[in-house]
Amino acid sequence: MPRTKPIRRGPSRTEPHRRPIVWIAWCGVGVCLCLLAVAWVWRSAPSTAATGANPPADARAEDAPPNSEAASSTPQPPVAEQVIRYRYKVIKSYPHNTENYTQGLVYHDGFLYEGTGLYGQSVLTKRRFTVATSEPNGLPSDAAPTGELGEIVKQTRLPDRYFGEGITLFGDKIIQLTWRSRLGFAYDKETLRQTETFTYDTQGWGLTHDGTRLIMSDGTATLRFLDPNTCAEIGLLHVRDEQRAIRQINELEYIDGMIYANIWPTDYIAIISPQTGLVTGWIDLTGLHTPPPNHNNNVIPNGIAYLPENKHLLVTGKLWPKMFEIELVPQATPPDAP
Ligand SMILES: [Ca+2]
Repeated sequence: MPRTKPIRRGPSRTEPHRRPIVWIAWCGVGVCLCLLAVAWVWRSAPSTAATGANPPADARAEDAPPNSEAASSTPQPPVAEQVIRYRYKVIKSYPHNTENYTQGLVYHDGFLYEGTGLYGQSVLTKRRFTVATSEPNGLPSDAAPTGELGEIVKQTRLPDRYFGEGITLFGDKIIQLTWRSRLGFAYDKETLRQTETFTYDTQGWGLTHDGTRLIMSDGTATLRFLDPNTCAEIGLLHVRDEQRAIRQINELEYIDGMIYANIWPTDYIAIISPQTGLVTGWIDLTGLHTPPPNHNNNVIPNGIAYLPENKHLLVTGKLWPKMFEIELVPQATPPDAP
């Protein structure tokens, strides 16, 4: 019996060529499904991706300012319409030691505290200060009446290896930063005796508080919120105006819910929202004191204290011969301003 050729059942001769095409088609469908799944996950959880467990400090500042309702994603009205420009009326001037390289100025309850810098010259001083509550005179800075400073009641000198920086009064403590030592000091406000030290990871520039948190500047555009008891960092605030980062934020004062900040080395004080980090006002101190030529950016405004009894600011500068009690004067916005 001749051997018969078995009948082939199944694919024809062309099927070996079609098989890869089918596999490629199925792979394509699979890839598309995967891409759709990835896209769905990405859209449903963008905040998780942007605020990972330990993002870099700069990313945290950029993406999620503390106490901000997602400021970076919330549409903001034009910043120029919100910013108020101020000049000043001088109410009174007070003598200031021209050797005081002022880095921190605080008034509270009849006493004025000043912290100064420079290696070997850093001093913390507490003196009596009487706030006048009479009507302002509003005279030019060189014609304003001269007030008298009260007696120095306590003074303490930092060791020569420390460059004193910003100070604030929180509860019964005066807290003071140093510039590059990454070391801060706490003092009893009555005796100025040092009671505690603490450390931080940046330079120290200015210091104030909002009643619950210390607020610290470090020379960058980022303000840092610190726990007042442990001085541990608990938040960041990135400061900006018209989309620009405002860098070199120096001496600070918290006044009626806003942060007032000298900007080194300028004649301007920025008024900063602690909620958004936006600058809502600028105080132009130009003309308050004319520094000598070739002063290397040292003889500039630095020092803001608030006098709640008459709502005036007390301002001075590094190596200035005077302090000035001033009242802010809002400036009309030019009609053609952007
Ligand atoms: Ca201050």
